[in-house]
Amino acid sequence: VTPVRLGDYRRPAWSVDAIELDVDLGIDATEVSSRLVLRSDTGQSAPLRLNGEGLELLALALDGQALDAHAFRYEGGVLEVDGVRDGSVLETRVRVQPAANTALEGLYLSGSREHGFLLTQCEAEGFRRITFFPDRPDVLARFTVTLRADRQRFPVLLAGGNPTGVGELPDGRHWARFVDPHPKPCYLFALVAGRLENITRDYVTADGRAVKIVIWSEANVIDRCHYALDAVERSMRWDEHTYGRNYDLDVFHVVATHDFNMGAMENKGLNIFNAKYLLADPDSSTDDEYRAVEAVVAHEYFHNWTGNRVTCRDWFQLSLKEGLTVFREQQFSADMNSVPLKRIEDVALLRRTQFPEDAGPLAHPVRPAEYREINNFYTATVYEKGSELVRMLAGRLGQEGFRRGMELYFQRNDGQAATIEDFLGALGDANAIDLKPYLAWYAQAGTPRLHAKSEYDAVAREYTLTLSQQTRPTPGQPEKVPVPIPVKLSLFDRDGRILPLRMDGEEKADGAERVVVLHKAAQRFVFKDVDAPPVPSLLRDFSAPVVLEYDYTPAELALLLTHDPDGFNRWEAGQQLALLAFDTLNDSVDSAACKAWCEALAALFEDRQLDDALLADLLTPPGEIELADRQSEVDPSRIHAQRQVLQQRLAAHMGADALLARYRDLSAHASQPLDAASQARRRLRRRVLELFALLNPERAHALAATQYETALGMTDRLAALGVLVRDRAPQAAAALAHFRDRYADNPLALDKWFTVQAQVPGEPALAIVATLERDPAFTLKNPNRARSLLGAFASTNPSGFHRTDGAGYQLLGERLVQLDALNPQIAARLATAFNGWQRLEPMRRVVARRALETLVQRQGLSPNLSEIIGNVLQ
Ligand code: HT7
Ligand code: ZN
Repeated sequence: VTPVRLGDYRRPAWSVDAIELDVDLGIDATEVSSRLVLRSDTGQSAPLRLNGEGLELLALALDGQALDAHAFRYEGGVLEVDGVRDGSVLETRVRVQPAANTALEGLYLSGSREHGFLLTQCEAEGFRRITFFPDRPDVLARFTVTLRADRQRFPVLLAGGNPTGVGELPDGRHWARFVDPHPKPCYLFALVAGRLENITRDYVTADGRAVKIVIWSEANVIDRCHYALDAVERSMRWDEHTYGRNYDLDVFHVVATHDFNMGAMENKGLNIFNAKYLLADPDSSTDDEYRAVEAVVAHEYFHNWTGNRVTCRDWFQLSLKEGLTVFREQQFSADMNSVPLKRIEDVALLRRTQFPEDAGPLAHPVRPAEYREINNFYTATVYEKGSELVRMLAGRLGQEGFRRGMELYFQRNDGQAATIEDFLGALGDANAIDLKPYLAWYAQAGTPRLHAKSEYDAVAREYTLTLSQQTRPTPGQPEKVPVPIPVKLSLFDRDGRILPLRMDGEEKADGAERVVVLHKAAQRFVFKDVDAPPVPSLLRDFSAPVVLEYDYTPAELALLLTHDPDGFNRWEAGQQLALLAFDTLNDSVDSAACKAWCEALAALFEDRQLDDALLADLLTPPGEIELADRQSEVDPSRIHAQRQVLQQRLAAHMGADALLARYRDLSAHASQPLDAASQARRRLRRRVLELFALLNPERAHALAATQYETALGMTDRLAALGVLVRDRAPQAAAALAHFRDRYADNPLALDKWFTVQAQVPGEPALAIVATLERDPAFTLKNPNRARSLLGAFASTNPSGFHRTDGAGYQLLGERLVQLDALNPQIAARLATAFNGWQRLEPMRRVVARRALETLVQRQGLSPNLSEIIGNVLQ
């Protein structure tokens, strides 16, 4: 496959002013008629080239004349038509086969032939599987869509835009029409047809538009859509209030499906959701899942402006919409819940998913210079690192400045396909600041290492901080340039008091927190009036996506963990201290770092001043993936065992009695509601139970079994099940059998049953996974189910997957081949679990390479999977 290059971008020779689609729906065969009004953008008479993939061409006419065979060519996914002029009308009729579409891209069937419904997924290049069109995001057209179908089988007909009419047809059939007044690229087109129920809410926008919000799902789950409906309303209000953005159609439809490749899709006026991110009820959803539903609903809604009204010029600009929309969702979720907890969650996610990507063979810039398979480019780098880049820019401009910049961005680019330069240009121009230096962040892969060094001059009462940066080479980018790194910082005295800051050249102290920006390879920053060597708190709020290297002593980190007034920074100090403790763990005595970590946390645990949820996060050391990311010869079993020891030391310091007392206390207050305090108690209850289980497993398992039986909701139930299953407790089998039975008809809950077992650490995991594959409910055809078992095993259970005998790799390899034949996107995504194999210890490295080489030699793999395997092997 030849790569697409950013440098080769050319404006389209032809654009489409308007498209009229007429879709005659059937499960086995659907006929799509299209009428395109074409415009020549270059004025030259280049042949018209339209994308079309797997379409059975039934008819083709230009300006009312049927075309004969020598006036067009359809090969290699392109329809080339001669004789097209500015203003020409091209009519096509094609047939597609929804039920045979297992890739879930284009038009496909969700659920069974008898009861399922039809829907579309077009991003990134699925529209070409529905009809012929210039399938690129910089071709924006006005869409008029008419759907026709049998009324019994497809009573509900939906497409994006405003509904303009419905009617009857002969033979029990009916039609519905939708007109979208906003020109859009074809990746935002969607339709849905089938038997669906709905719940609705009337909403009036800040600028006075009456909007009907409608959530659609299959009848048996419609009761679980209310939380999402509330979340839509909250998202609409928030975007009006925070960015002055109003919704712009008369209806906003949202549809749930169990068959979806990703989380959700922001199709204009017709968002489509993986049910996992739309349905929520206390009996089957955890608190984390409720928050995920709120976050994804908001994310898709926010795309209406960042992605839809202002779209991307080409797919290289993907982070323009995704990074920015993730950032907006993060702001929203922080406002709706808790600022520090949200930041902790997001930074932990970045370190778990994006840092390993940036450190291995799959590393790529937020805006790469080339790509082969676009679907492989929806990565943690584009989304999560992209969001961190927007956060840096927002921090640089301040709240008011960023809002001003966003307003200019919308004003300049509304209705257009924009670039990252347009974004930085608008933010910069609105604030008279040149933000071009930040473009280097978009072009350069790899996580910069930020090195910091302290010097103190007692005579001059001066503290000097020297910052330097270095980014390691990544594939195809041996040389790196310095990037601007904003470092938010404070200084603390040795009693834990935060100090006022006066920098060199300033007359007087101004506040206790500053952002200094490292522009060059190295720079010095001088602080005046400092009476004694301070403890610097660096990179506060994680002000840049870098790895900080500073030689903290354990006592300094313990001081920050204890005294920093900001919850996130406190957590961060605790994480750094836990890493020191992990690195110095030994069999006999506690190292100074381990002691400092345990003592500081034990004191905070006793203190009872902290929010329960923050305390739970403080009591959680970095995960196994993060720990592995810092090592050059990774032994996942050893990392798992050592992390267990570390947690055991912590639990021992806190004391079994104190843990048990707190567990009892939290259990006595066990409650169901979703308010922050109840959620926080559940979070801490789970962590306390997990720690207690490291000291007194028998007792903890008895408590867990009771918690499982008496749980009022899924959060407590799954927490208890997790402890029993991961510890392979005697009570686990009964609880698992009960869960399997109770949730037999609830696929999302059943996914959790698969996942919790796939996460059993170490040796037993493989056999468990192999057994679960034979469960009648397991299927590779459903992405959520495949991910719940194979994804959980390969990507979230390092000590189970990375076996010295290579059996984990072999199993995944075999399943990838099977999955690839059904759904290449999902196969490619699961294959990224092999990332990082080069840094495994030698024995595992040999068997991992063997598994990958076997895979790469397989004939007939999809371009998606081949690209990932090929890149990972490099
Ligand atoms: N913008 C959406 C991306 C998406 C997608 C991409 C490729 C294949 C299938 C897909 N489904 C959704 C999701 C989002 O970021 O909002
Ligand atoms: Zn998105």
